[in-house]
Amino acid sequence: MADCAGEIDRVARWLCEAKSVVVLTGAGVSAESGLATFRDPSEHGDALWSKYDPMELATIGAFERDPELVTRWYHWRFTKCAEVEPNPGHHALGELERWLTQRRSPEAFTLVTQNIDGLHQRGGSRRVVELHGTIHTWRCTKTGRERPLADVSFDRFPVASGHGGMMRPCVVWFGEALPEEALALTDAALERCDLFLSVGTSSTVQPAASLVEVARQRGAKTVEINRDATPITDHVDAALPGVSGEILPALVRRTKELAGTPPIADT
Ligand code: BV8
Repeated sequence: MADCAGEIDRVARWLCEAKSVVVLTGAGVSAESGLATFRDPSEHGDALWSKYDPMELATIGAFERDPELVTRWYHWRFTKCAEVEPNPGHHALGELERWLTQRRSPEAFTLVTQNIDGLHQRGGSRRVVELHGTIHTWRCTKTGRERPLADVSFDRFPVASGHGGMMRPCVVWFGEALPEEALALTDAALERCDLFLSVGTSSTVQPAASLVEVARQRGAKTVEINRDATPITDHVDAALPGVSGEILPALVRRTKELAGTPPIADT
């Protein structure tokens, strides 16, 4: 990480001056907690599921063709979510939210995530927009009635809803529209933001991958924190190569040093 110390310093200064920050995260932020990403399913995957392509399974077509397989895949994914903990990258984003909203206003920070795992909330983030839904709520395919995961029994697959349909996770599958409210909250946050950070995402899934360009067109500075290069790496104002579990804590520490504020004790 030594090679991006200068960039961390530069972005930390931007964070000190920013009036409103939007952070977009992807599966890479949860990788250090032990959850497989979409592009590296074998990493933290398991023998059974790592041979499936998540991009093929996370579709309405796959669920309609084989509801048992897709339901079992989400059942495996949420059991993994329950087994893992937020990592230092999640905690750093929670700390940054508290620091910025206390220094300025509640709207000084918005976290927009593509992740459905709920680890940001467990890591202390409160202002979270779940652009692609959540694995922690399921709904009946017939009535649309939602239930928390804890109220869904997985004693057989697929799961009958009891109202003539099946239970499916409240996630956005490929080919499905994103939730109106999440889109509206994201657009409002982009309208007021002057600093946009893209963290742990391959920037390949639309429309999430276009948010950085929307922010730039609206006058925001743009930053990428990612382990590998992506289609936006050459187009952002600052690119910090590396893992978010190291870079985000270092960035928040440096921001507070520059602002002269003691770090908020991690709750
Ligand atoms: C829609 C939920 C329209 C489910 C997911 C243009 C405009 C609009 C749509 C499209 C378009 N072009 C194409 C489309 C269709 C499609 C799409 O984008 N296809 C892609 C493949 C081209 N988009 C859609 O279908 C969207 N719907 O637009 O609907 C519509 C309108 C009206 C009516 C009907 C329809 C819906 C997209 C959402 C799909 N659902 N997830 C679930 O999770 O099971 S997407 C899912 O995959 C994730 O949510 C995420 O968004 C995506 C994976 O991306 P990443 O999060 O970036 O993860 P990935 O593994 O790819 O990358 C990880 C990165 O982390 C890597 O770069 C790696 O280097 C890095 N990394 C790894 N470890 C670390 C790290 N970085 C830092 N630290 C580390 N430790």
